[in-house]
Amino acid sequence: MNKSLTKTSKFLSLVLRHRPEAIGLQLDSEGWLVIEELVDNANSRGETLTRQLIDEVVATSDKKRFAISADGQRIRASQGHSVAEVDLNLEPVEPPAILFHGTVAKFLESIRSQGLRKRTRNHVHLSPDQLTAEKVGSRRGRPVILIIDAESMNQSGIQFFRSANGVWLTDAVPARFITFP
Ligand code: HQG
Repeated sequence: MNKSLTKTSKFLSLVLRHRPEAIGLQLDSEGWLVIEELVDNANSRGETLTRQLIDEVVATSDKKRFAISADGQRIRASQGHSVAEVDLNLEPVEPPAILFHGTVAKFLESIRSQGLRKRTRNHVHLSPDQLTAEKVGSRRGRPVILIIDAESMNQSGIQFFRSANGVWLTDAVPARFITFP
């Protein structure tokens, strides 16, 4: 992805996950914005944004962060929100036996005592494989990989969801389901 697309992707993450009010908009209850309104409001605030740029970002995003509605009129982030009112309306699904979480050493003591918490986001994010978890952890430093006993969690009644781009989401991971390195 070239520089201007990366910049657009970051701007879309900001608006569609965290601060739609930055351009005077509100996400609907499932996290969608009308693309035309998004473009107009962004432009009126000095941001360079076009429908074409949006389509390019959606098509080339390595992680498929954004999804366009079937009618082509609306866009939303597939996961990662901190806007509290957004309900992605995902169906609970049975997780694989094991999932992974990439983090860094400085959080371990707290995770050992509290388990994984969603903090500012609406879910705890878990990865389907170790390599993905390593990439997530690397955003903050040397990655530390936690192994999550998703099967036992699910058997104990904790629900899992899978975002459109393959990220596993849950409300919290109690420490007893975590294997630390
Ligand atoms: C840590 C990116 C202390 C947790 C990625 C993480 C992902 C705790 C940080 C997505 C804790 C939260 C999400 C506890 C959790 N005590 N620290 N009890 N519980 N933590 O960014 O999972 O590129 O909200 O380990 O690829 O890092 O944006 O979550 O380090 O899919 O599309 O608190 O963001 O996707 O950080 O990343 P985050 P995350 P995008």
